[in-house]
Amino acid sequence: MNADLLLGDEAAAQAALDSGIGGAFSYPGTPATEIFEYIQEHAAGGGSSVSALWSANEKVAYEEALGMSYAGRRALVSMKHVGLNVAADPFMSSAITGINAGLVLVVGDDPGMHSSQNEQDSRYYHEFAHLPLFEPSNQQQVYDHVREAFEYSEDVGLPVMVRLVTRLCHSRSTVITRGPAEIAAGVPGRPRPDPSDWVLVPTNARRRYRRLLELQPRLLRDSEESPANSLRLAGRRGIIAAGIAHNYVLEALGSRTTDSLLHVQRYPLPESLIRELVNHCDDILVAEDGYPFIEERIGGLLGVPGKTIRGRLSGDLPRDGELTPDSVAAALGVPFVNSAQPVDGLAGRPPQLCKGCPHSDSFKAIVEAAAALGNAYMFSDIGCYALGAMPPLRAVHSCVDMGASIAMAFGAAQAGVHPIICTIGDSTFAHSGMTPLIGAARANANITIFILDNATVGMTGAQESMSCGERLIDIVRGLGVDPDHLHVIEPLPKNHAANVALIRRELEYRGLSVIIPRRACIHVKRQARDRGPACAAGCGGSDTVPLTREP
Ligand SMILES: Cc1ncc(C[n+]2csc(CCOP(=O)(O)OP(=O)(O)O)c2C)c(N)n1
Ligand code: SF4
Repeated sequence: MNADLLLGDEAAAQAALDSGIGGAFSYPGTPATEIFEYIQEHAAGGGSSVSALWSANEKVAYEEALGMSYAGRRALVSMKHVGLNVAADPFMSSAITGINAGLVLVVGDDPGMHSSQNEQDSRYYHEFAHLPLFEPSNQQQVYDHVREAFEYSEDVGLPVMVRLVTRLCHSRSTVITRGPAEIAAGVPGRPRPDPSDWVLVPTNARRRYRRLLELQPRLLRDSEESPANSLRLAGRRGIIAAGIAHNYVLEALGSRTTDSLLHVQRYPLPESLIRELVNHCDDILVAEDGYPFIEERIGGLLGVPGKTIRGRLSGDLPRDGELTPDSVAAALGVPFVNSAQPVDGLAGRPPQLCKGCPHSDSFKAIVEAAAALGNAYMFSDIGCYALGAMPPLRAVHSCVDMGASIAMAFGAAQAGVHPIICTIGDSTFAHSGMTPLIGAARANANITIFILDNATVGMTGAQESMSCGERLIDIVRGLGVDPDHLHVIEPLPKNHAANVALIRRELEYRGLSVIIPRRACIHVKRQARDRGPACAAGCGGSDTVPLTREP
């Protein structure tokens, strides 16, 4: 046993390593990025048999992990919450095929949208897919639950989800680790089960879906009997606390044990424990970070007669954003002074591209070239370049989801407007920009696409990019783009006039052009020197543009 000071993300990663995984799979995304990075760092060298290669996107990561599980080795797949939207297709079907060796999915939710485009709650996915879910409250539980999740995954033959939130992912605490599981000592893969289980043609799929439904009472019983879901019956006021909100409740109550308390760390929701608490109490507060998932399930449409259910739906806790120790204490009627108040007198600092960022020079040339052609439609995407939305550039008119820019631009082209400009980063292009480009190139859509090749995934901390340099040109050509309208430019002030002239020519062309402004992010070289933060100003370490200043 060792005691280590670990981030929540690192505790998940260490638990996966100690569980004997054969591989980790991921695409970067805050707050989950560090899970994979820790595994990459700790699995490197020393004859390690743990594979850790970034994937092109979350769907690919999930499928790679599923393939490893089918092949008999344990696999960890991690991603941010919106990544699970991208991976939803294999995720949902893997609940029906089941797994061979343990498959654990760790999802980092981002209530409060510190670095995300929305604050969706991944617990709905567990229910949607009928899969078990663990929701730890602290770093030690992250470690313990991920260890248990691998065992349980093999026990029930299903993928198991672990839900974290930003505060847990990115805060440190002492974690007692238990050393490697026996499986880690080079045990060969598990034997192959009947492969027809994995062939989801209707006859097999119906059979496997019925099996998944038949497993549900067992999953519920395991959840209800698990020590992770614990109930203390005391006074007539009850609290249901899930995940990190349990810490806030404990902090607010201090040594007081007069309230009844149900701590939920494992799903399906432990119905009988909830019923016991609700029967015993008159007034129940549900403290959960994210959506009012538990509160909705208890109150339903009509509420519980004679009982008061309070939480995010009732307005006792804020409906959106993160819970805080203060908001939970207030809902419990306990005075509480949060020590982490913003420091008075600090000026707000609007987010901006780093000084010397290649995207600045690209946007300056694009804006100048487009000015002569009237009101251009400027579709963009998610990455550092989304900061091109800020004044004085104002060259980004949309930023919706990874890879959306090209498809949206093609849709707009079909509405007949002109000119249409599309900006997308090299990593976002590999993630989900390639597929829409196939259709747009085939139709020779009237759009001008800029693939901003800065040789890295800048926004999430400068991870390696899959499609940059010469490889990117080969890919674009291979997708059917006319080589006469495919150009590489170097976005530097000294090339500004020439770049503007070329861009203007392509904007005037009524067909599809791809221009690749190619210049490395200023942090790529620095990072190679000393793994420091990718971005000193504006967007460093975050992963979508913080349009408002975070406290
Ligand atoms: C589905 C999804 N996965 C991951 C992310 C996190 N994320 C935001 S932008 C980005 C990639 C940015 O890289 P790139 O497109 O090369 O642009 P750069 O930041 O380097 O300018 C990632 C991984 C996300 N927002 N959504
Ligand atoms: S991290 Fe790199 S790409 Fe992002 S704003 Fe800074 S210089 Fe530009």
